[in-house]
Formats: sequence, C-alpha cells, structure tokens
Amino acid sequence: MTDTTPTRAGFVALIGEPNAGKSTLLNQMVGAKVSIVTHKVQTTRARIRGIAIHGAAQIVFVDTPGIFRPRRRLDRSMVAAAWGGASDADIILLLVEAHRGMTEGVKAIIASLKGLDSRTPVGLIINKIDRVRAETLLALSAELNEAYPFISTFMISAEKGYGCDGLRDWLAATLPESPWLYPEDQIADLPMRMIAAEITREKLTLRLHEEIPYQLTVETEAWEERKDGSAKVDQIVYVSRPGHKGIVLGKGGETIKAVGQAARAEMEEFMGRRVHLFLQVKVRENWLDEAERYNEMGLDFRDGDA
Ligand SMILES: Nc1nc2c(ncn2[C@@H]2O[C@H](COP(=O)(O)OP(=O)(O)OP(=O)(O)O)[C@@H](O)[C@H]2O)c(=O)[nH]1
Ligand SMILES: [Mg+2]
Repeated sequence: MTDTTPTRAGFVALIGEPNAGKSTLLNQMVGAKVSIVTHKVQTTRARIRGIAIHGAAQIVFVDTPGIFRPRRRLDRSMVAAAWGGASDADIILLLVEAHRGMTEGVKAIIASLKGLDSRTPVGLIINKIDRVRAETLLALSAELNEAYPFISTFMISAEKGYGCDGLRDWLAATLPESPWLYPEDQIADLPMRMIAAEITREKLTLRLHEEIPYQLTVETEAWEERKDGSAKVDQIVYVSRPGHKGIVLGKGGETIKAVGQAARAEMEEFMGRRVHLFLQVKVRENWLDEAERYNEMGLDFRDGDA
C-alpha cells in the first residue's frame, strides 16, 4: 500500500434464511470465530460485528439472525434485528444455499428487499457450493438474478473457503472511501462478556434437542480479573420451564459439566488466557417476555410487539 491509496471502510450486512451460513462466512472472513455456528436454525439472535482488514480496506461484517416468518416475540425481535442490520449497511449480501435454491423463504426475502426504500447495493452469495454439482449453479444464479438485480454474484463455500478470496477483493474495492471505523487490531464489536455468553449458548445448542435451545438464554453475571492473569466468569443459563432445568443439568449434572468444559476451552482459546467458568441454571418462566433479557442479547424488546 502506498501513501496515495485511499482507505476504504464500511458495513457489509449478511442476510439470508436461518442456517444459510452467515455466521460461518463472517468467521471465515474475519479469520477467527466471532459468531457462533451450529447445524440448527436460528442460532444467531442479534447483530454481531466482525472486522476484517484487506489491503487498504476495513470491512465490517454484520452477522444477523436468519430471516423467516416470525411467530413469537423473540422471532419478531430477531427478524427486526436482521432487517435493521441490512438497512444500516453499505453493502448487503444475500446468502442462498446452493442445494436448496430458490425456496419460498428466499422469495420472501427478495420481495422484502424490493420493498426496502434504499439504494444499498445487494450482492448475491450462493453458499455451500461444496454440496452441489457445478452444473446446477449456473441455472440457480440465472434464476436468482432474474428475480432481483444483484450487483454481483459469488459462488462460495463459506466453510471450506472456496471463492472467499474473490469476494474479499470485491468488497474491499467496492466499499466507500472512508477512514477506518475501528482500531486496526479489533476483530469484533461485542463485549467479551457477551462473546462468552454466546460461546456457552453454542455448546448448549449443540448438546440439547428440539425446542430447548430456543427457550434458553445465557447471561454473564460476573467477571472477575484475577491477579494470576486468569478470569473468573460466572454465567446463568435461564430456562423457561422447570422440566428443562433437569435436561440442561443432565443425569448427575453430566450435561452441564460437559458444556462448561467445552465452553471454557473455547473461551480460553479466544482470549488466550485461563478461564474459570461457573454455570448456574435458573428457571425463569417468563424470560421470553422480559425486556431485560432482550437487552442483554442485544435485541430490541419492542420490536417483538405483535
Ligand atoms: N457444507 C457446507 N456447510 C456449510 C457451509 N457454510 C456453512 N455450513 C454449515 O451450515 C450450518 C449453519 O451455519 P451457520 O453459519 O450457523 O448459519 P447461519 O446462517 O448463521 O444460521 P442462523 O444463525 O441460524 O441464521 C452449519 O452446520 C455450518 O457448518 C458451506 O459452505 N458448506
Ligand atoms: Mg448465524
């Protein structure tokens, strides 16, 4: 980079159906696990920013919850957060799963994009190309580009990294000229206590079945810096039904113990230091109707008003 290269910076919102691979792409671009990923739908609940530097450009990726037809208050707040992320962005990227193609959900998102009163350019990302035969991709790309005037189309595998270099180059060249928005060593715009809560929620989601992950939330209650450089982290897992508490604890406490070990290991890797993690499970039947819980997650409670 010479002195005359103008710096560029801006926000790139990743939107799409639940499970499209938005968080995987953000992590791939940032080169670190900033946003949690699971094979289940509705993993991400709020907007999460991850920051990548490419040449003279600082690209701020905004991961958002999946967009789907909301039924409950939490759903509505999540979908509102996703569209909020899109409307604040300099570039929107719509992720579509290669093997699922033009679903009803994708059609609905495209219809909403057309209704957005915005000049924000929208790029198309066909993700998970490792799951399909190459011949099917051209037809899918043509079909999607007929439905919406995407300014560019990329075929990638967020997980394997295929096509990600081209996408990064294009974003770095397309963002507006601007001073950088964050210090150059910052990779996430989320307080450490929230990242820690998300890590624990990911481990719980991976271990628990059916509705239980949806009906729990994790909050970091206390954070103590210790003299030896380690951190003592106390977290509460809120569940909404008494029966769920036993499931989260597991027989003889084995589930929560395994979750705690996996979460602690990941926190230590992320922070590069020792962590003492203490998890407590509390029943709070109405947490899904409490504004405070939404604030803790970075969501707007009133967005969930029916
Ligand atoms: N085969 C394959 N799987 C992928 C790829 N990208 C993501 N996945 C998988 O797809 C699943 C969902 O990925 P996420 O990144 O959590 O998806 P998301 O869009 O953030 O999902 P929500 O937060 O629920 O909206 C995970 O099991 C990922 O490992 C890819 O390129 N190829
Ligand atoms: Mg996600």
